[in-house]
Amino acid sequence: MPETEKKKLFSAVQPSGAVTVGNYIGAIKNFAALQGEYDCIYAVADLHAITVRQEPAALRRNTLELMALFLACGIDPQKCILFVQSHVPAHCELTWVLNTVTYPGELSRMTQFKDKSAKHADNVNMGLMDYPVLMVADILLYQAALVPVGADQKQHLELTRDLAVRFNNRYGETFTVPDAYIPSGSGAKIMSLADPTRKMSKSDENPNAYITMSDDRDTIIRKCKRAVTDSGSEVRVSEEKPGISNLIAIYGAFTGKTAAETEREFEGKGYGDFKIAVGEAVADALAPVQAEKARLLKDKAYLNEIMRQGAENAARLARRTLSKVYRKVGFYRGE
Ligand code: AQP
Repeated sequence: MPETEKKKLFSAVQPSGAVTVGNYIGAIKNFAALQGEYDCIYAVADLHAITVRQEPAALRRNTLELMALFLACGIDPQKCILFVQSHVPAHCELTWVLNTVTYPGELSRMTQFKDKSAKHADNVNMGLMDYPVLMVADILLYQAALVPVGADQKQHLELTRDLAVRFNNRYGETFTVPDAYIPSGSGAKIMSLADPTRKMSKSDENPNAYITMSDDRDTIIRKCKRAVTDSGSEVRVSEEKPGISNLIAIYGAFTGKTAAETEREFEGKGYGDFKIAVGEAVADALAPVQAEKARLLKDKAYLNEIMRQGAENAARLARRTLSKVYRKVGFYRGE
């Protein structure tokens, strides 16, 4: 991929399960849209995924599936760098250096660390705590100016900025200080269909809590019909209606309709009609993505080649930043 003068953008998704429409709306949907404006670097974050116990065969399969999904969602490997995180060792190398400018208190107070520690109480490992520093390394390695993520990652982005500034102050100008690119409004945080006060997560133990990008039409419609909503009947965005508000956000993300347009469309109609309409809209929008992903998964050689090229291009950029970091911190380089 030729290098240009455009600003760099980095984002990644973990192959920690079947990708949900939450991941899609909050992050992946923007990936293809941004590839003309920025030099985009996208990764399958397998190093992050193992901070929670993964079944090795499933992790391998999810990695390939996520690669195919990225491509099916319009990420063009001729325009972007698309790679698997563990194929570029510089991510771990920079994490180590950044660990030395990070304080344990900064990591132990991270919401995601607290949530995941509670959820995986039998496996609160150092990787889970250090997860945000690896994420900081991912972003700073590529000198990214922009990071498209869902609202749940805002805190990690703030840490990224803090560490970039701290390192720059201590060792001299080294890193670009990035900005988060978070979708405006409710799309930034899609909630669980089973409990609309909690984030939709691919690792939720209840499969009815999320819609995956590979769920079939009947499953999608059934999950929407079963979505937890309040006892009222009016389709309207409101704090008292977190379930319906969440469905309005999902409907809007797949149809392009604003909340006001949706409210007008379903005026006088009940929740039942609306839930079916949401399910149909999601299923219609996902059908071509699913077909393209299935086609790509049949061509493993092609996917492997995209990964290989992506890792080569990513490693070249990453190496440049890492060399600079090693020089700044005083590692003897034989010069
Ligand atoms: N519910 C969500 N709404 C909007 N955006 C979301 N994202 C995740 N959940 C939502 C965004 O998706 C991107 C990729 O997320 P990730 O796989 O790196 O990790 P995550 O945020 O921990 O996502 P999950 O689905 O909750 O995964 P598990 O269950 O494995 O922890 C990120 O940009 C994220 O903001």
